[in-house]
Amino acid sequence: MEITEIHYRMLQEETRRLGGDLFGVADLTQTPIVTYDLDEDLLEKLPFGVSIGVRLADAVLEGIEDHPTLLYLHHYRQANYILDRIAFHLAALIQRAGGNAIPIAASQIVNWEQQRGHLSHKELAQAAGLGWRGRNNLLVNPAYGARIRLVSILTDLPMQVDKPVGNSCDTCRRCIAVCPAGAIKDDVEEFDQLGCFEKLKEFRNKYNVGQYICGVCIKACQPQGQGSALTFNQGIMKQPDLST
Ligand code: B12
Ligand code: SF4
Ligand code: SF4
Repeated sequence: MEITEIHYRMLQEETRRLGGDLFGVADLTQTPIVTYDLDEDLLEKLPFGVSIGVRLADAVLEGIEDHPTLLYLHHYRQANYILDRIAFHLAALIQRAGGNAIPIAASQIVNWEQQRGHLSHKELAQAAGLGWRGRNNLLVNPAYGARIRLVSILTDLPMQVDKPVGNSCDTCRRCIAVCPAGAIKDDVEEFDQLGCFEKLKEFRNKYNVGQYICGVCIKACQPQGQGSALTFNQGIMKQPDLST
């Protein structure tokens, strides 16, 4: 087995052990991503992007009608906590294997005015083959829809890489009708970011959640009805064989 495959499997296995559901690696020299407030040459030094996803609990999302719930608030926080923990451990593992790694926080904002993180986990996840850009402007995975949260690690540890794949929402439009801000359009390029943000500001105070969260377009986006998309296996880790 090549060393690049050994590294890939080592990190994938650790992700599974720590509670991750999705794993993929992007070659950022082939699919460059935009960064913010990081060294300009960072991606040259750390050209591999590891993308990890955790699946949200369907039963928690089912409780959301047209606004965020306190159950969802707690669940969202725990998902961020688990993701940051996985990213921290993987960075340590990479360092022990002789590489360098920077875990990028699941939900840290580095510019509040522009509402920006250091990089877009969605963009990196797409480059790492975890899914496609949905009409809801979220990363949509063929097995779990948008009912996932993401984290990223930048590293120089040589690794086998995954390829971005071109699935699409096809004829599905479930999220358009339910968005309380009317922000989701047929064409994702017309997604109304500001309209969404204004609605989340309203929710933050009105429902005592203290965070810019919503959950409505996540709930709407599950794989049923996406037909053949389910036959793909993007980023989804096989369950361990417990039969022996
Ligand atoms: C700030 C922020 C917000 C702001 C938005 C500000 C903004 N301009 O993006 C607000 C508060 C409005 C917000 C709302 C929500 N957010 Co938010 N948010 C973030 C955060 C912390 C930073 C985003 C950022 O830096 N944006 C800057 C711009 C440049 O990047 P971008 O919007 O991600 O993507 C742009 C480009 O990258 C480009 N693009 C290029 N390639 C690709 C590929 C894909 C797949 C996509 C989707 C886009 C894309 O298109 C985009 C528009 O220009 C990220 C975490 C992170 N670091 O990624 C979470 C994150 C994007 N949020 C997330 C979620 C789930 C939500 C909400 C559903 C709220 C909730 N939790 O209930 C809504 C969804 C709104 C929607 N439908 O898009 C998840 C998305 C998971 C997923 N399945 O995709 C993230 C990744 C957090 C996480 N750790 O999982 N969010
Ligand atoms: S987070 Fe809420 S307001 Fe924003 S696009 Fe999704 S459903 Fe609409
Ligand atoms: S709910 Fe349907 S249309 Fe909306 S993002 Fe998900 S798959 Fe695409």
